[in-house]
Formats: sequence, C-alpha cells, structure tokens
Amino acid sequence: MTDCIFCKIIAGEIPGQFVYRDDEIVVFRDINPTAPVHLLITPRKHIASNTEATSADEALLGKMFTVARNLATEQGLNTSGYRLIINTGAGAGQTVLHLHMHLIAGKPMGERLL
Ligand code: DGP
Repeated sequence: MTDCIFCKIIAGEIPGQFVYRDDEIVVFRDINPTAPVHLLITPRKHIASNTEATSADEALLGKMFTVARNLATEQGLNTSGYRLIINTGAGAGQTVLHLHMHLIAGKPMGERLL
C-alpha cells in the first residue's frame, strides 16, 4: 500500500532500525519504545490487521511467532520474560494499519489488562 508507513519502511523508502529480515518478515525497532527492547515483527505483505488476515495467511502468522521466539532466545530474553502484543483495531490501540506484533522486554511488567 502506497500510503502505509510500515510498507515504506519495509521497502526502504523511509529509514528503520532493522534487526531481522527475510523474504516474508521484517523486524525493526519501535520509534517510541515503551521498554528497553521494543521490536515490531511485521509481515512484508500488507494486511491491515488481524481482522483482515485470512486462512491463506495462517503460515505467515505462525512465522511471526517463530521469529519472535528466535529473536527472544538469541537476545536471552526468555529467562527474564517478554511480552507479545498485537493491537487490533482503533479501540484496542492500533495506530498503524499494517499488522504487526510488538515484542517488549527489559523492564518489569507487572501491570496486566487481564
Ligand atoms: P500500534 O499502536 O499497535 O499500531 O503500534 C504502532 C507502533 O508503531 C507504535 O508503537 C509506534 C510505531 N511507529 C509508528 N510510526 C513509526 C515509524 O515511522 N517508525 C517506527 N520504527 N515505528 C513507528
């Protein structure tokens, strides 16, 4: 999508601090980190949100979890713990309409929504 900021980052049209890239997934640092580690695990394919994903995207969605797990393990985050968040829809706080998973770690996270 031409007006999507994450599509532009993925395409290299605007800068991003990349920590992982393959043919399907790109991971870059959040511009407004809420923790010492705050990564955005993002499919190259433009899917507006989890709501717009289809069964054809099942493997891609699974891969987002695999990439998150591998990055967390590589960075030694699995002992201290990390949080994976997918905001879906404006009411849930989604501000960028390109599906992405937040990987947040490196600070105590006692607060819970549920
Ligand atoms: P969400 O609220 O779940 O849609 O999260 C969107 C996140 O994207 C938010 O934490 C800030 C981040 N973000 C917005 N614009 C940019 C940008 O231009 N570059 C980067 N690296 N992150 C961005």
